[in-house]
Formats: sequence, C-alpha cells, structure tokens
Amino acid sequence: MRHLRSAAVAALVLGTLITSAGTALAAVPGNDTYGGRTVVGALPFTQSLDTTEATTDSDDSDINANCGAPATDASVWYETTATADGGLVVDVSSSTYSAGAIVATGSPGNWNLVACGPGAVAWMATAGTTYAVLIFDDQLDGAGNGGTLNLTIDVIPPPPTVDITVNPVASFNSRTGSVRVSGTATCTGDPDFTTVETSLSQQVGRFTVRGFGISDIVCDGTPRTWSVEVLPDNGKFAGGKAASVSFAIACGAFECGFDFEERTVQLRGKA
Ligand SMILES: [Ca+2]
Repeated sequence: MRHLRSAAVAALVLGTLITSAGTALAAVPGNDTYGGRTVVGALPFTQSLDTTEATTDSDDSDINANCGAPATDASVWYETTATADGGLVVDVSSSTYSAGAIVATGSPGNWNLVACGPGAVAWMATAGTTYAVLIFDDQLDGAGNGGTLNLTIDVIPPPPTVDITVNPVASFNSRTGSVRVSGTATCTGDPDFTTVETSLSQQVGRFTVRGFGISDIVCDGTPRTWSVEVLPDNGKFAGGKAASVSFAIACGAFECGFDFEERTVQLRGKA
C-alpha cells in the first residue's frame, strides 16, 4: 500500500509538473484581439508565433462573414499599410497547423473583404491603404487549436513576361497533313509553367481544315525558338495560306504573363 501511495503521489507531482510546464510554454498572444493587432512595418515581415492559447471572438466571425472559412480558431491580428501599388501576399502555409488568412479594409463592424483563403493569400494593394489581416486555424486538419504560426507578409514578385513572334512560313507533312508552326519566344521571370498554343485554319476549296497544337517554351530571358505541331481535326493541311493564332502564357506562383500573335502563314511541304 505504501508503495502504491508513493507511486500515486509521484504520478500526481509529475502530472502537475507537466501541466505547469505546458501552461508556462504558451501564453495568449498580444495580438489575439483586433485591439492588440501587430502593426507591420517594412516588408518582408516574418514571424513565428505560438497561437495555441489564442482565441476566437465576434470580430473574427464578423470579418469572416463574406469569406466563409470553416473556422477562425486561435486567431491573431495584423495590420499592414501598402507603401506602393502592387501585389502583396500573406503566407502561413509553413505553419504546424492548417492556417488561413482573411485580408480586409475597414474596422470591426465595417469590413470590406479583400481576399481570403487557406495557406497563402495574395491581393493587389493600393498605396496608402491599410489592410487588416486575420490569421486563424481553419480546422481543415480537423483538430487542435493553433500551433506554431509561421507567417510571412511580402510583396509578390512581378509576373513573368512573355513575348512571341510567329514565323511567316510553316512546314506541312503531306503524309499526315500536320503542320509545324514555329517562332521565337522571349520569356522572363521564373514561371512554374509555360505553354504556347496554336490554332490553324485553312480554306481548301469549300472546306475549312482546322487544327490545334500545344507545346512549352524555354524561359531564360533570351529569344528562343518555339514550335508546335498542329494536327488537323478534319482532313489534311496542304500547301498555301493558313490563318494562325498563337497564344503564349507563363505563370508564376501568383500571376501569369500572356502574349498572342495572329498571322497568316504560308504552308510549305518539307524539303
Ligand atoms: Ca483571436
């Protein structure tokens, strides 16, 4: 009995120690409420914050009214004033829990939603405008209350740019009836993906042959050759003129650059 009692006391003491250690680690963040919001200065702004003791309140449900996040638990508030026109991003995707963000102008009771979503939220900011940012546990992972918030607020990089030309002559394959349309593409930025799509149509007597092809383009800041094999949907392309429309796109994480060229091309058989 004596042993058991000692064990029970020891367990009790240990339990108390663990509990007090647990509460000592986390505190309610100073920016738990709108009134205590963290005013962000120069960008980029980064912060790692324990939000396990953060709470949600009626200001959260108010700002979430036009967003519809599934939950606004463990919320913390920030405020940033844009110094220039351009894109800004709030990124909470590397947090230890499923975090989301709501960006709005206005003040409690009078919000105008700008952008919201899980992970990373980008918006086009206007110089001089102050944006309230609510960061919260959206419970998409279905458990817990906050965790370690890893927040970055930054300007978004300019979108990739792409500029294409289309060569006036394209070669056709008389056996398959397909056409290789080519040109040059100058692309800058660091896009996640690029494509060039070409549609071609050719009048052959009373009949119109149409086709479509797609390829990617090299994006390294210098003019590069692109080419697309256009397969006919109906019939075969033949020698003569054809109308082409080529559309190029280069997309970064937040924005895309576009270009298109419309021109008549001369189809010639392969030598
Ligand atoms: Ca809160």
